[in-house]
Amino acid sequence: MITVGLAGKPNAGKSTFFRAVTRAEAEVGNYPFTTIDANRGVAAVRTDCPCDEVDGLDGYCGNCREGRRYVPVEVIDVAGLVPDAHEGRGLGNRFLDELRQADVILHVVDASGGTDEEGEPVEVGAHDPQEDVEFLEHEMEMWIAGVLRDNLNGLVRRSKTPEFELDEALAEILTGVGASETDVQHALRRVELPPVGDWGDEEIEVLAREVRGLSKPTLVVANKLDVAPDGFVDALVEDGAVPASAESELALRRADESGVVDYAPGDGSFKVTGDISDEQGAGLESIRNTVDGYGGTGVQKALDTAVYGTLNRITVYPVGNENGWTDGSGNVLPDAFLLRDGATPRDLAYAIHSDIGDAYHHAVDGRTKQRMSDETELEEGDVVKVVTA
Ligand SMILES: Nc1nc2c(ncn2[C@@H]2O[C@H](COP(=O)(O)OP(=O)(O)O)[C@@H](O)[C@H]2O)c(=O)[nH]1
Ligand SMILES: [Mg+2]
Repeated sequence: MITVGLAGKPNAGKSTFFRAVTRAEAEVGNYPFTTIDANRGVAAVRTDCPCDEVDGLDGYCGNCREGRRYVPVEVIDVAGLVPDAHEGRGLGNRFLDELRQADVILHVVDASGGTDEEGEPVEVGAHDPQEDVEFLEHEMEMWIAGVLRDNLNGLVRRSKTPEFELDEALAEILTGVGASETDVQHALRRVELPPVGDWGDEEIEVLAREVRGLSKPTLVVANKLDVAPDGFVDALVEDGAVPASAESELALRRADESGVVDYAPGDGSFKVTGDISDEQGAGLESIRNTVDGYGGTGVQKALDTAVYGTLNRITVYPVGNENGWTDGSGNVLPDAFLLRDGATPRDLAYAIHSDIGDAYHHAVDGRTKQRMSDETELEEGDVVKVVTA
C-alpha cells in the first residue's frame, strides 16, 4: 500500500488532518478504515468508479458511494518537526524513522501564520508561512546527506574493489532513508559527480538533494484555510500548495456520520439533512463559507493530488470475469490497485500477488474484451482480466 507521511512543524494541523482522513466510515464501502496505532492509519484517495458502465447496476456497485470510489492508502502522522531536527533537536530521530516509510510527503503548513517557526502560537498573520515551506525539504536533505557522509569512508574503500557498482553501493547505504535503487540510479544520472574518492560536502549535498526529490516527493498543504489571511493562502497556492481546512473536514465527516449532513469526502459542498441546534447551524454555516470559496475543504484533494499528481499513480481494476466485471463471487469491481504511471498488465499481475505475476500469461481488456499486448501502458480506470498459465 502507498504510504503518505503527514509532516510539518508542531501545531500545523497534522493530527487533525490525520484524524479526519482515517475516521472509520461504515458507509464507505467495506474498507478497513482503521487506526493501526495512534499515528498510523488507513485513509483513501477518491476517484470515479467505472461501475456505471455496467448495465443493470444503476451506478451502484457496493464498493463505491454513488460512483465515488475510495482506494485505501496508509497515512502516518509524523512527529512534529522543528528546524535542525537532523542534528537531533526535538523529536528529530523519531521523525526521521517515521519519514523513512513514506512514499510521498504531505507537508502540512499553518497558512494562517498563527504559529511561529517552532509551532508556538502567535497572533494570526504574525508569521509568514512561506518561511516554513523550505525548511522541511532542507531537513530531509540534511538527513540524507548525513547518512551519505557517515558512510563515505566505506564507500571510498569499496570503490577500489573490481566488483564495485556505485548505484548498488549507494542504494544499500540509502535503504535506511527509504530510497530505492531506481531512485539512486535516476539521481546519479541527473548530477555530474567526480569519482567517489574526490567527493566532499558539496558533492554529497548535491546528491542528497536529488535523492530527496525522487524518494520523498513533497506536496504542501496550506492548512487552516478557514482562518488564514487570503494573501498567505494565495502565495502558497501559487507555488503549488493545496489549500485545506483539516478542522472543517473533521467536523463534516463527524456530522455526516451522525446524520446531520450529507457529505462524502472530496465533495465540493454538503447538505444539512438532520435537526440541528442553533449552535451547530452557525458552525456549519461558517464551514460553508470556507468550502464554498474553494470547492471543498481541500483535505481529500490534498490526498488525491499527492497520490495521483505528485506520485503519478493510476487506478486499475482487476476482474475475474471480463464481461460482468466481477470476481468469482459476483462482486462488481472488487479490487482497485494504485499502479505507477506506465505500468503494464504484468505489473498489475504482480501487484495482485507475486504468484499471479509469476504465472502471468496474458491479459484481457475489460472494455474491448480483446487480448492486450504485454507492452500496453495501463491507464486510469482500466478494467483488466489477468489470465494465468
Ligand atoms: N482554524 C483551524 N484550526 C485548525 C485546523 N487544523 C488544525 N487546527 C488547530 O490547530 C491546533 C493544532 O492542531 P494539531 O492537529 O494538533 O497539530 P499538529 O501538532 O500538527 O498535529 C489545534 O488546536 C487544532 O484544532 C484548521 O484547518 N483550521
Ligand atoms: Mg500532532
